[in-house]
Amino acid sequence: MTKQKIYFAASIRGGRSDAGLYEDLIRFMQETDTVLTEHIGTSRISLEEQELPVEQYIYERDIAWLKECDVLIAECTCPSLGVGYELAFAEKLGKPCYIFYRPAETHLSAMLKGDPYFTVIPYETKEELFLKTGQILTALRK
Ligand code: 6IA
Repeated sequence: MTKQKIYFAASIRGGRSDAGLYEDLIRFMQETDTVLTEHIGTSRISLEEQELPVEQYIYERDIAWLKECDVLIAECTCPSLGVGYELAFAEKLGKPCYIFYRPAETHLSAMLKGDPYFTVIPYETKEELFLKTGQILTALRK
């Protein structure tokens, strides 16, 4: 079975309250596929301000991964400027984009909800998130 390359996008500087969930979801997706952005779930990630060359390196590496990926999966409960940027970029590249969020905890931006290109998927529990993600990855493989 060929592994699909997943660009998982989720908040870093936008807030880390869901970092544990990101980590679990990444592990779940890695059972069948390759997650290019596995650092998103790392709880030790440094949120300190970095020197410009580091930030430029991160930007260029993420753009290269966006070009390389087969699908973008975003968790958008915690709003993030970086994730919004990545979604718009992935749309321009024509990559399939799936946006998960918990409606009880956030109002998803109209710029995402109102864009018919994106598949927006509300969920409540972690089990539901995993189930729906698994279904998407299986469907894309066909
Ligand atoms: O605006 P945010 O930081 O919440 O943006 C998060 C999104 O931008 C994620 O989906 C990542 O793909 C990307 N991103 C932001 N920061 C980083 C990073 N290092 N490494 C990789 N991707 C990133 C952050 C360390 C840093 C605080 C210098």
